[in-house]
Amino acid sequence: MATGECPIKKANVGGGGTRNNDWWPDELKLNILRQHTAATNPYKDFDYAAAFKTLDYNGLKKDLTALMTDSQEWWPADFGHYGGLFIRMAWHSAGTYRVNDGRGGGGGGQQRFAPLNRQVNFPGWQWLARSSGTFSLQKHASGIESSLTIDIYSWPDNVSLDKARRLLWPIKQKYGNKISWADLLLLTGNVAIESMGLPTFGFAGGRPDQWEAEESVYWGGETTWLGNEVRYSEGNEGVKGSGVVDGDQHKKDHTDIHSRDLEEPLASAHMGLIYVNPEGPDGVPDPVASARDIRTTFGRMAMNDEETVALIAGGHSFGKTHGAGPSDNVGKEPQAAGLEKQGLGWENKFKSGKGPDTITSGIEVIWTSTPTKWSNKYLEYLYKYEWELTKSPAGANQWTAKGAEAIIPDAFDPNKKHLPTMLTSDLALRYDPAYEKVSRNFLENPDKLADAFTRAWFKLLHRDMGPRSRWLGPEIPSEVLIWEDPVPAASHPLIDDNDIAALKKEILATGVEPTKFISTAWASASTFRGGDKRGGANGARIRLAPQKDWKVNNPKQLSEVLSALEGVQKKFQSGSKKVSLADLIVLAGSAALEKASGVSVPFTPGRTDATQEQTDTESFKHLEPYADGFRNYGKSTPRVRSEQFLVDRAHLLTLTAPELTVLVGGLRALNANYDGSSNGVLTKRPGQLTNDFFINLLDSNTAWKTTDNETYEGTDRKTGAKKWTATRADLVFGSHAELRALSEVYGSSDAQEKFAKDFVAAWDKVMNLDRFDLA
Ligand code: HEB
Repeated sequence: MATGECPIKKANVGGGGTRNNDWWPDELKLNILRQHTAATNPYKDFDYAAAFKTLDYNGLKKDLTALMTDSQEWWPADFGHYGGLFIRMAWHSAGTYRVNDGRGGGGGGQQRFAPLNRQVNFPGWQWLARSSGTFSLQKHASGIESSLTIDIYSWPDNVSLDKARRLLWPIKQKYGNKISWADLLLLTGNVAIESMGLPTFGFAGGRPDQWEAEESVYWGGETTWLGNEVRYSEGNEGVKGSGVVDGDQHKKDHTDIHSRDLEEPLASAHMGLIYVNPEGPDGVPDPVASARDIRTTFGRMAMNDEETVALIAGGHSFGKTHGAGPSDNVGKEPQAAGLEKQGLGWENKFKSGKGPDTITSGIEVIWTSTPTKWSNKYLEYLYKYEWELTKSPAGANQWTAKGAEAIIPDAFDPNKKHLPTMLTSDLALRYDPAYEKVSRNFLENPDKLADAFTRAWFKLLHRDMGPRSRWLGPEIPSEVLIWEDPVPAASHPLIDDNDIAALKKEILATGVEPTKFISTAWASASTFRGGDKRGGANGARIRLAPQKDWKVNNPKQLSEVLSALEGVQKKFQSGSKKVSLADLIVLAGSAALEKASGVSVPFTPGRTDATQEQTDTESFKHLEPYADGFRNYGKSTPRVRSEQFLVDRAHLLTLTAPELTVLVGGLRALNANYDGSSNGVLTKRPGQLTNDFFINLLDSNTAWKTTDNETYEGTDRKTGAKKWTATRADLVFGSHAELRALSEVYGSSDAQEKFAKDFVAAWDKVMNLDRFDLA
């Protein structure tokens, strides 16, 4: 194949050819709603938790420990120990997590599919190597050919981790489906730390593998590796934030490394990196500016200053960086490498291409004199020496200790010694005043570093696992941590069917308009996000700060509903029985829905109520929706249309496109808009569960008009009489071809029964998304 030809578009079989996505790149994409289905998964009806319980966990750990020092000819271990490499592998697996949307993280073993390895498909641009400390982009005159040279200069963060995973294969092979890749990548990092002398805080398994690259994660709008021209020009407010219409007002010069704002939901400073540029922002070796980027990116990973310093100082107590020679020796990433490479990439032409000649980041740093043993030496050296800017053999910026002796061992040659070295991002821990406070404290109190590092490491690996009921294995720590969003265990017998029937009656007798119960149940349950499994109805956190004050929850209406339900709760508990408000909120939704539909709605009790102390208000702020099309809340931003927010939310709720469709249609008929508006309530009998939304939406006698591309007016084609109003989140179901096809299903004359059944099933799914305790 000649270079420069895009093989996918050329092929006339196998899904080749120019696709809808090429013709209409801006079309609303539903593909993220049909990922990780049975069609991708080789295990049918596989219960990973059950398989994990039969795992010889200690045997596995023993094998992993032995692997650490079992250096292989094809990829020799530095210092005879793979520990550093495996820690970096685990850290990069977990470190893609970001708080804003709960996506990323190590929960699905996505590193196998390397989302950050996607092929660059933007011809005509060439990534030019670092010149004078800054990155530069240049349009390449020869057009398409240059796109294939990009990978030569690319510096995607996962270089060499393909080797780490391949080293693990014999062990994965041995234990088969009893240990997922997702769990194994992280556990291996844990075992690496333990094998180098630091007991960890614990480990929990329970992450079933995914089998295809996750498409839902926004990694940035740049089309070149290491670019960052979009993420900083859009700033915090570009995507979510306040949703201001004037995007330009927020344009910031991304080269202003001291004040730039990273757009949400991103947590990395460059396309293709997991965190920040180790050489400093945009390659500029400025430790204080580096601290600024680190604070932003680690903050987006849910880490505060103390956790951040502990993670970096702890992590870089181990291992080394790799930049034996110029980076242009490094070949294509796995995604672009030839079949004969068998999924390995970044082949290195420099000398032996491995061991002492390895090129990964292009930086050549070894932090401590004992890189395979836990110690406090990273911080000792950081403060003991003054640092001088030098270049790696590959020409990257790094720092060398002034006037130091050569006390650092070589990774392969016992007769060679090196000077202590650091990354610009390491110096940030000393030269940023806030980081300095923390790191000096750790310097003087090695025990505190060990404690803070092992805790932060545990959080890093488990942040996206959701409630404890998902955690598996013999090493689960007993201490409950605030970031788990804990809910109390149920301390009372569950309500039975008789209680449920009686409570439903009580609820409907409160005089509160039933639709409000439906809105509140939705508001409570729909905070769930599939990525990190936070949110949901359990805990009844909707009655606590910050959720009770969210605009989308209509605080006035919410407090009316909650106080009515508290009344029901009190009355019920005057007997010997107990019911949680969390259960009552969902039950009230069911009761109202039954009344509106005539169909019976399932209910599973067992939720409990969390306290405000068990609720990290800061971290719960990230769950507030900027827009929620299910409730017709929020609107487009200059970059994101309302319907894209709607699909994004459907994805967070792990809904399929048919579930999305039936829920929106049903919620509109039920009159459940957040503010009671009639947008999209395309029915003459609001409050009843009918398929009227679809019937009226598909009625060709209505003509729709808009003045602002956000709200629309529907008039009778013949008489001109005003019939309806609607939003983008309504009309997309008639406009988008696939959503229209689904709307036609529910708008057909034979569909009322199917519609009600499907709505109730989807509703029940949302109500129970966080009930991992039921499995
Ligand atoms: Fe790190 C390595 C950067 C954080 C752990 N690091 C590394 C390197 C670099 C870096 C560049 C090299 C690579 C090669 O091989 O070449 N980091 C960095 C940055 C940051 C970090 C920039 C932020 C600031 N780390 C981190 C953390 C951790 C770590 C957090 C954990 C915890 N690393 C690490 C390790 C290593 C590294 C262990 C080693 C590896 C080996 O040895 O191989």
